[in-house]
Amino acid sequence: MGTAIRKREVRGSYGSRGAARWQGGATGLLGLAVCGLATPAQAADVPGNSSTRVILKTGTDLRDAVFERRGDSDWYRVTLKGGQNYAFAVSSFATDDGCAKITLRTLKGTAVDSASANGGNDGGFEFRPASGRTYFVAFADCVGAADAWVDYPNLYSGSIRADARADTTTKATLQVGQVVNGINNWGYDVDYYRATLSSDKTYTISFDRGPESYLSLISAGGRVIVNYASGSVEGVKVPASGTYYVVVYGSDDGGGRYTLGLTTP
Ligand SMILES: [Ca+2]
Ligand SMILES: [Ca+2]
Repeated sequence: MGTAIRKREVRGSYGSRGAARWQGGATGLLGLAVCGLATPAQAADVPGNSSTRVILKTGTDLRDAVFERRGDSDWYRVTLKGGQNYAFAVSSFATDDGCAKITLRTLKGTAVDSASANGGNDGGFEFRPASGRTYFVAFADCVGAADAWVDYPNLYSGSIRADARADTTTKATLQVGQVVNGINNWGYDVDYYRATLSSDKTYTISFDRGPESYLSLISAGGRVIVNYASGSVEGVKVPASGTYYVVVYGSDDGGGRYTLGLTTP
């Protein structure tokens, strides 16, 4: 059961169930605790509209929250910082038959972006607000009407975290001697790190990765220096001194946390 809907979604999807990827750091209930809610069952009390006062803090994981019924939705308020890129991730890792959709909305209700995740998969998107303000983040059950076998309550997870942007406008940097802890926030999240490299030096890019993360080094002009490496790369030389991008790609079956470092050599 459930295989018919798995992987139908257009945005990122893991091929495997990976609740472990949501581990680490604070529990998913910190945001709820702010409003006095303390147990997962009570997540059902989150309103499905703009009347919500429930806060979801950035940097925390909302784990195993509950869709009480078909078509249920939970709206949270989230305050974002201006100029900071964020990853908005949703997963249905906990269930074979579920489907969860995350939508970011302005306080006027206008949708900014959205992503969905069928059972066993995840999805997400990035957003970088120009100025700091509060938004709604809505998680909605998106099981299709044809999938009548799906039982409720059903579970979903999600997170909103500061994230390295997936293009050359990134503000994330990697400097010689620095070690960066990053996350492929959902299966296909991409993180760019700007690095200033010299043609008269030889570099080592250390990369301790999740099961399906890959690393490239690209020049500001788009020239690929390191192509999709699955681990650390030694002996890296660049053709000209200047700006380069170390890029970490999530892929279909994984992602998760990674550690990046840059040294000479
Ligand atoms: Ca990321
Ligand atoms: Ca990213």
